[in-house]
Amino acid sequence: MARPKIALIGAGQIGGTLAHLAAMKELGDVVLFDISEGTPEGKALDIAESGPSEGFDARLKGTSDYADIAGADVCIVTAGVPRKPGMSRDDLLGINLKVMKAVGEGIRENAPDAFVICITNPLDAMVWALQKFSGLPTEKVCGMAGVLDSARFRHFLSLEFDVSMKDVTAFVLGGHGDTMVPLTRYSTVAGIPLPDLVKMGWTSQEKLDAIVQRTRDGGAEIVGLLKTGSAFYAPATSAIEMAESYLKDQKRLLPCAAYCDGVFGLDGFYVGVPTVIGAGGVERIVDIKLTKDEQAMFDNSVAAVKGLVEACKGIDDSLA
Ligand code: A3D
Repeated sequence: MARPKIALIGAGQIGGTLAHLAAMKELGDVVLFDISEGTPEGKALDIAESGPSEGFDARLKGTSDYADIAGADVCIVTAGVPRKPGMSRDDLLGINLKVMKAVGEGIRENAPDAFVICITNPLDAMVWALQKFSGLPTEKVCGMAGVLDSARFRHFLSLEFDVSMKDVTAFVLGGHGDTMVPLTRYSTVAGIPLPDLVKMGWTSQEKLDAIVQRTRDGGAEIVGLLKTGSAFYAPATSAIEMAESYLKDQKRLLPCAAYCDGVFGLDGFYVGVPTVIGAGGVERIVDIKLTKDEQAMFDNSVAAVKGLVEACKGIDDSLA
């Protein structure tokens, strides 16, 4: 059986890291696509040359020709521009929307059967536009954000409790932005919910609130430190987790930006929700019941996403 083909649209910081991870995990052969001359070819060759030491079997190719992504099983999209200090994700909307149009057309024409994972920001609006531009089925197009936001939350919680990150689970819903909704009652240490851990004296409510806020600001914290771009190691790892679940039909329950129509009270929007990812793409959305407070936070987050989608429609008539 031929190896799966993984197309990475955008060979920047995240794209290069994705290529390295995909090769090291032997998820398939990798095609790195970018419009920046020489970048995809250079990164593909550099990573391929790590193969003998690492001992992986994967072919890597760099290209600026969409024909080379033909027949891809998975496309991970990072094409566009990242944030600089002082910018919000929403400041990227106009420029990255144009990029999504070109990428959507490239995928539609060359890899219409792929499972597409969008990472480009502002995430929830860009994945919505990418699905429209590509015309692929909604269950085959999703966005990576929740896995990363949950991973950040889990990391901070493991530091607070001084326990292994492996035993901390976390649940983050809503749009990928300042309005994301970390759900503490569904976040646990080995099954013990965070509110119970507060009662047990493992932490205080104030400390937990501060961790929630640090999670919301997790992207900005890294932008502020790096100064020249945004996070890329953990975003790449998170998208690989989703791609692996699809390619191996693992049916992992992962939070991702999925098309919600008739779930969570939504009618045709992408927003971060718990999903099951398997060979069918986003196979299921877990439509949990929110408390009044959580629903208010979720509604606030959805309103922010809807505002960005409306802005996209204002910029590109074909989306209206
Ligand atoms: P960067 O290193 O700048 O890479 C982006 C690449 O896209 C560059 O190599 C560009 O040449 C390329 N590019 C630009 N236009 C096109 C085009 N039309 N076709 C193909 N390639 C093109 O950025 P990065 O890898 O650090 O980040 C990529 C995106 O991910 C940005 O929009 C970030 O904001 C976003 N991001 C999202 C998250 C989430 O959790 C959702 C986290 C971190 C970054």
